[in-house]
Amino acid sequence: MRSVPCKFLFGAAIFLLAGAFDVMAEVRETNLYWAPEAATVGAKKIDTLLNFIFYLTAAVFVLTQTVYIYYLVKYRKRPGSKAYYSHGNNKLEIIWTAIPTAIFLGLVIYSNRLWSELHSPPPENSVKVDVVSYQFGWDMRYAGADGQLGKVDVHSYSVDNKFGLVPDDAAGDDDFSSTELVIPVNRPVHIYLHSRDVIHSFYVPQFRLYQAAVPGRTIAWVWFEPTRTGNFELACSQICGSGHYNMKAPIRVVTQEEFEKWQSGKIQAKAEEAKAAAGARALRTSTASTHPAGDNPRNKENKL
Ligand SMILES: [Cu+2]
Repeated sequence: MRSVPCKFLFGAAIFLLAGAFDVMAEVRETNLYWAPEAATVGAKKIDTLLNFIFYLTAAVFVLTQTVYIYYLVKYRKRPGSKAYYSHGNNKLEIIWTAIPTAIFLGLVIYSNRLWSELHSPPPENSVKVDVVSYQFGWDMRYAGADGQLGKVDVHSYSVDNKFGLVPDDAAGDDDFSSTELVIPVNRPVHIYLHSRDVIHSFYVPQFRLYQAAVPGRTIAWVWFEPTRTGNFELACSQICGSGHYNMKAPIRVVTQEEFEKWQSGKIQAKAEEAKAAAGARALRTSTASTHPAGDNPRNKENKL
């Protein structure tokens, strides 16, 4: 009798937990009880391996449990039946050791090949994006009109230099930034991953991609090829402080034409911004030269 309230409490706890997770889960219309839809070439390959292992283990589980239950019932204790003592069977043992060994070896070889394929150098035509994580958000940097990303250095990070651009490298002058990751479909995207403060993590479930961003390092081996257009979310997956829960950025996978349009708009805006900054600088220099320090009445007062 005493176990009833215990069972009830346990059930209630499970119910509440399930309810809480239901509220927290992302809004998904398809594939509700499975991994979210795979949206890159690599993600589909990972899923093939995952599904193969899942169905294989499920089949082995059902098969072994069926045989087990069948013999459990067949040879149950009955009046008149005598126990039979078996000393083992070498032939059978060799077979049931060799089959799993062959399966495991096959999986090791296949998954190792897949791992090295996913970590192979990115293709030449990939779009390069510098992704900088910080407490608590993401900044993206793209190459400007010259098609070259400017060099970065961890020592150069400052309030005015959020990407840590090396001042001497002119290639970085026209680089433009964005708070959303806009990428073209069916084209490899090469990510240079950075962190300005603590360890963060680049995580996109639909891309089956999870990579830690480590301060002081450039993680340059992440690349992927989106297979469909749409909106995704880049979420930090490494508990990194009080605002971690809200550290996210939109990802937009668009067509090549849309990407080029967005890119040229950004390049133009950056050029205009640079022109305005140069104009303001020139104005400051000319004002300073028309009023040299010596002519400033204030300076005179100070001297007195
Ligand atoms: Cu983070």
